[in-house]
Amino acid sequence: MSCSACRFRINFLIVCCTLFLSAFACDAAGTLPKKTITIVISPSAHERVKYGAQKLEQQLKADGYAVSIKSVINSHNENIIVGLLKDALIKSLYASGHIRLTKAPGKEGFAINTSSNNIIIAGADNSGAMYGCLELADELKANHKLPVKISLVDQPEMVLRGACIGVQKPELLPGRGTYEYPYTPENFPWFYDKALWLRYLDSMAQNRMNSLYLWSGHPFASLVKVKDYPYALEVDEATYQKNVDMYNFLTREADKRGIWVLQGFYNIIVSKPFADHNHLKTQDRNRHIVPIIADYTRKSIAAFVQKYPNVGLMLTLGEAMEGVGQDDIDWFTKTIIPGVKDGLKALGRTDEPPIVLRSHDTDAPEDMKYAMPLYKNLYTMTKYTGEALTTYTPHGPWAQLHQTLSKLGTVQIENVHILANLEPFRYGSADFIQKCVLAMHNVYHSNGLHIYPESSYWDWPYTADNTSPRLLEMDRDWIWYKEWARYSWNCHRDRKDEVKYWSQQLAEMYGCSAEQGKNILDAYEQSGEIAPKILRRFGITDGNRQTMTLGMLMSQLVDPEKYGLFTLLYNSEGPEGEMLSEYAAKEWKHEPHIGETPVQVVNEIIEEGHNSVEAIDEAEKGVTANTAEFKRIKNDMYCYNAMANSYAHKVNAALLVLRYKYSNDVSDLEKALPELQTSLDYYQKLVDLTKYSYLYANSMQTKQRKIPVGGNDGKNKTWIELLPYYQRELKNFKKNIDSLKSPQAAAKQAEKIQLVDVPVALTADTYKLTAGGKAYTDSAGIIKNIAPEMIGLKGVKMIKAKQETDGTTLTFTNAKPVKVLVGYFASKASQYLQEPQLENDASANDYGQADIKIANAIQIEDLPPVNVHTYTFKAGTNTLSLGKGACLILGFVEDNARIPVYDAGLSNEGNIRDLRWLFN
Ligand code: ADA
Repeated sequence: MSCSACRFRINFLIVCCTLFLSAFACDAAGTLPKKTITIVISPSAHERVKYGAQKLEQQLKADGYAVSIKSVINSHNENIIVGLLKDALIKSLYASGHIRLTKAPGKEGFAINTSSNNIIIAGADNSGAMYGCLELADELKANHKLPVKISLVDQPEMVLRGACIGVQKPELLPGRGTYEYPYTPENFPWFYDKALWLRYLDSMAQNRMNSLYLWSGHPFASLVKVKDYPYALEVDEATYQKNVDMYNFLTREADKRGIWVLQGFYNIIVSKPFADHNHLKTQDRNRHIVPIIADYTRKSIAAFVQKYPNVGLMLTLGEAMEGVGQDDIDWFTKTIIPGVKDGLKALGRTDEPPIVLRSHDTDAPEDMKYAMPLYKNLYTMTKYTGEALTTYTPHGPWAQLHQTLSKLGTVQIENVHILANLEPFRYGSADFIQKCVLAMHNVYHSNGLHIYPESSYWDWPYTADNTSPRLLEMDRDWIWYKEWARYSWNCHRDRKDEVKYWSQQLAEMYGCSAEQGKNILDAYEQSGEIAPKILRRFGITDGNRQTMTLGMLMSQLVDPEKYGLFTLLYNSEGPEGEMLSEYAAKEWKHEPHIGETPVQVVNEIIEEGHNSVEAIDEAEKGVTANTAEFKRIKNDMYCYNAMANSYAHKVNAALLVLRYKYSNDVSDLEKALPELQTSLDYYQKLVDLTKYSYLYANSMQTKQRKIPVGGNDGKNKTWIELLPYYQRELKNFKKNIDSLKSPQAAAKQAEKIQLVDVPVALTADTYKLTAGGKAYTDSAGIIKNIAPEMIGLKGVKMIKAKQETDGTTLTFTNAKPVKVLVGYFASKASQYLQEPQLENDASANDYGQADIKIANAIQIEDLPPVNVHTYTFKAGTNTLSLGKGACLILGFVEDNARIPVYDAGLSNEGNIRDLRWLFN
């Protein structure tokens, strides 16, 4: 530091240089310190700069330096001077040291340079200065000494880099709907743990993340009091005070680390006391905007913005509000944005906190068209590949939505959501993740990242590992966070260097050689291909309705359409390729295959399973640290291997069954038997590996979970619970093959079911379900054929045009619990009511309506085939309310009436062969 430079220290306090006492200069172990270092920051430095300096100080101390943070340069020793590029001191140091930056760092960026024996960290802004300190601390950690010469300019590629925490639980609270969890110590003890928050926020800062999303249905009634609606508060006074304290603490500490807190909420959900007071439901999928709810929501948001100025908002316009359309636009532009503006006005603020609009279950491009002129700090956000991680080559209509949103000129954020195909096993493929982030830029043209916990989202802060004490997800899945964060900062890193980097990280974590670290990385990367490939080639849905790691039933592999096949999974969320049915059809017709085939995936996952086990075994020899966790990784690799093989052999069996569809040759089915047996043997291995090591496979433990088997009452969430289903299907398959071979058994008739009407009181017109009958008063559609079980039931006459514009509302009184049979037209055209879809409506199974009971149940002239779903209602006066679009009400039967689940095959397009019976 030259004296001329000292003269320019106008921003800094000038005090005399100090010599350090030798005692102070010794490290804790009493060994002589390597060097004495002064970190110099301005006394008026921003909290973030102070935070960065403290982190750097900690690392310097850990590496044996004697260090102190001062506001003046100490000319007797080396200094690390931290400031902003625009600071006069930094400018003068650059001038005296002849430092010329090759490029000026942008937002959140920094430059680090050496000048004589000082290091200068200059941030483009406060976050940049903090990141510069963290960068130097990382260098130090890797090399255990400060660089002699350094010249570095860096800045993040993605504008928002964030993670989320669900303030939600695995199960619903009694008397409450989805997403309805007030913030209370009983519901979320961890929310009140300040030390836990600091650890989490520190790890976010360490990963250079700048946004934390809290997901909740309706957080406002836990966090603010609204003057006009005092009764809406849904926590007691003491809890409210605690919440305010915690929320202030959290947002303050986050801000210190350069992190925006973004509070998420769903529309339109209101607090329970508000709903009860006004005789409304807390949420109703088919509700239009109600003035009092709009007023309450606007005022809640205004109060929230006023109370917590460092918080942004993330909103889901869909899910709990009537369909896609004008209501969404109105709600966004006339309730939400005005609410935020009211809050800002009350504070006299002119800056705008960020508002992130999720594209989930709404027409986001259309919503944004109206919102953009009203508010500047808007962002959009879309699920990367649904609620799962399936590919780094997304394409098709899903990619188009991302691209459209990216083109708006606001920032498009990629949400790596829930990870229903990964949980509960560990995931750490740096290769896959880097490629995903590249795809986010290159295919989706997006510029922000928002990741979910790798597993156990609904059970945060824990993982599903059966340990005592339980593992914290942020600890267990450190590599998940670190990988996404590293590539959201910069995804254009050289792969060779990355292999070295991660091998080293893993070597340090497990106290082994770099080569063994590389083995661990190999295990992660090999296993990291398995779950994405299985889901994208054989799955039913990318949604958390399916828990992929629990396996799939044969009938689901053979007839996925009967389980609500989610087509985006196949047309967008993987490389181009073939479904099992397409592959089988082409094989039969000797047609060429296109893209990624099921057989290719079968071969690949078997190999990847084998490789991951081999790699982890290889690493084991050298592991000396964190051995318990290493053993759990090893177990996970064995799980991946067993799962891959179980799926692979089941797929082989399914392809033979699909071949039988064309060949009618029972020997095809016989060939499938040993494959199915092998699949079961591997599943048994998976059961053995998980029996004591995992509490559950999936953290969402409600009836919303459907595949492979329904999750009602928190059941069917472990492999051992699923085993009997898989044993049974094998037994049934054997039995059915035998019956196909024996004409007597084949002749045995299936039991005939006849559904019978139950009396209900209603005002609407009814008609008898018979051929020649008419379901609509205003439309010709004549019934041509009906599934025999339903003949004679009493349907309710509908006005099709009214259903299309207003939806369907039917009030009735029933003495006993009933099931209402609702016919959905199997067509995506907007004039028809769409079948319940859990992917974008978490309430879609509240009445047990999610599954098709009788597929292709009625053939009506000039109309699409009809799939029957049932809605269960308790005794009393009930209202069935359905969204806009034509549908049929086909009768009322006793709740306990047995409704066959099958495909009646009645459609104007001809018969469709259903093979599910082979496994029943
Ligand atoms: C689906 C999913 C929910 C939630 C939701 C969302 O409904 O089942 O768990 O993730 O999407 O908000 O995206």
